[in-house]
Amino acid sequence: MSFELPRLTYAYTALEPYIDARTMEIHHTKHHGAYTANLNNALHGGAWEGKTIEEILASAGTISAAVRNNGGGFYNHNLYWEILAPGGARQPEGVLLDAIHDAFGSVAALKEAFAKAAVTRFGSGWAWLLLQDNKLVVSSTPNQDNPLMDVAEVKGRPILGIDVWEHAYYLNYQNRRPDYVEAFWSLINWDEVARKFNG
Ligand code: MN3
Repeated sequence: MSFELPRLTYAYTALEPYIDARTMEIHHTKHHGAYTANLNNALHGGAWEGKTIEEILASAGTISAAVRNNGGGFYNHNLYWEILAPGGARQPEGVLLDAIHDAFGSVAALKEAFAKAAVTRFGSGWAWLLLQDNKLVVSSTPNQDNPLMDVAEVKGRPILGIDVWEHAYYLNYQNRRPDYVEAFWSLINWDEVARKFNG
């Protein structure tokens, strides 16, 4: 049993002009593809082979750097493609909206906190909206770490994540990470985020 690179449910052109097709194709086939292959190679024949990705990430502090980095890369990109899937609600609704209001006061305040986490993450990493003890919080992580990891500064279950590695935006935005973060916000499929919130 090994992990498989998921097929996208939409075309590489589907997020244009905000995320260009070339970036999507390289990001999915080369970057996500490499994390997946390298994860399988690192797990092969070892004690963690056959475990779920969640089980593996929960022990990030004790597994090898290769499994931590590639396992994080595998999981994080799966989530990223899912919450960017075209269609779905353009704004949070229902119980998710209530939870956002409880935690942040407004969607605008959440957006501001999320953008700040994404823009101020130094170097490569991710910003997250996650559930921690049934409350929504925003955080960021370096490299391919994520909130499921025992080593994460802020732990919980991620329901929304933005990749702020330069490979996610450089062709279109060069050094303008804030513009990419702003564009990302308008691409979020809130039905997918709600599914993760409820899951
Ligand atoms: Mn990436």
